[in-house]
Amino acid sequence: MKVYSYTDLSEQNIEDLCLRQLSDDETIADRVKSIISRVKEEGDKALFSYAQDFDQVGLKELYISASEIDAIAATIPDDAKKAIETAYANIKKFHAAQLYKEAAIETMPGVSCWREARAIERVGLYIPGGTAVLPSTFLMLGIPAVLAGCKEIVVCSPPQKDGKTNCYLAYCATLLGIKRIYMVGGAQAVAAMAFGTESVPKVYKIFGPGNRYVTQAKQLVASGMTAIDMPAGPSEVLVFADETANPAFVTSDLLAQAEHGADSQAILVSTSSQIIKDTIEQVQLQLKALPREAIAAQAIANSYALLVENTAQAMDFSNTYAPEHLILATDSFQELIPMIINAGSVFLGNLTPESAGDYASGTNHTLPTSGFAKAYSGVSIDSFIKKITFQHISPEGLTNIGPTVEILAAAEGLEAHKNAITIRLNS
Ligand code: HSO
Ligand code: ZN
Repeated sequence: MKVYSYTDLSEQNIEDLCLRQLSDDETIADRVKSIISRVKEEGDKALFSYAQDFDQVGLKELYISASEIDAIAATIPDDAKKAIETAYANIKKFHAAQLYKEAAIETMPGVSCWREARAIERVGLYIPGGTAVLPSTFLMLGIPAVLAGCKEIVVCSPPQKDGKTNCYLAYCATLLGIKRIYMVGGAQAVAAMAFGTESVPKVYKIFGPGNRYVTQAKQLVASGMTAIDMPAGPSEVLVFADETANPAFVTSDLLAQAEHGADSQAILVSTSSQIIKDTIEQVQLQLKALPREAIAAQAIANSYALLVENTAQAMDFSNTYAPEHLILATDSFQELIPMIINAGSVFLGNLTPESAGDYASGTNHTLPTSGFAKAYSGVSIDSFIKKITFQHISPEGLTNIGPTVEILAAAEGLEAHKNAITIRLNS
């Protein structure tokens, strides 16, 4: 882990440190384009064939049905079942509070305007499978989709070797009331949900993380008629630690991030050179004990520590970096909160690890990466609804607003617009 000192850095150095390695691998783009066009042309036939080629599974059916889901879910170990239920309850509680009705506003006497939320009717959830099966992601996407009232929730996840899904995902499906899981993974799943096939329904918006193929496919379909949750890159954390932090705790957070992937970033920003020194030592110790040591070690090699003189410098840097996850490993987190401008999700104090939010505290873990936290929010109820504006004008309202519209329409030379008012005022 390299160590930099903030005062020695030029603006260009800071910009370089905040740069993420966004992949614009042309070979991936070309392969994904050909997968998308084949799914568009051949539908299910292409999906069966990709399952054979990419997942080495000869599927008989492209989905598993409610009875199969129930049977697989029944095999879940008791402790995992309870843990999923606790996470489910917390995530549901947090997201349910985001459902609210806005009041109607009378902008002028007799002119009232308001907004009503409507769920996106058809949404597609991509749940990674294969090496990293993420039941937590199923909850993070499924719960707000169900709460928002999305009518059709299409779920795609790559098949295991037996052509089915695992007991964790199956159990999440039973909690969510999802009756079918399509055993389709990768870019082909995104293409199937964007364009529809004989079996897989076409959706209006696609959610979920995935590998570079999935991400590329989402970007490609987003330039057409399908919306996506957000642009996605490798996961990342920025930990701010002062002298009140515990280096062993800080290390555990950096490594929790690092084990996600070799391209993950785990940044330490500290006002204390001692904390940086101790954390770097701890990293070496804790790394050795991890089953995903090799992956985490690569991520740590791409990461760095930054020594700052004060919290203002720390927060300036953090806002420029715009981390997906920001951990404030300090007892004085309260005074830092107003200084946060750009971050996906923030973890306050020395006893609040990112893992809590990744799984179970209630907040969503689908968050903007790669600096997109400057302009994007994480997934929430809002991601699954649209808001429609309404207005009603009474006779009094028409007299009040009419002349304003007539004058503005005339100024724009749009006579028919003006008439739509005049004809009513004269009636
Ligand atoms: N940290 C990931 C979410 C996750 N972690 C899932 C473990 N499982 C992105 O926020
Ligand atoms: Zn995580």
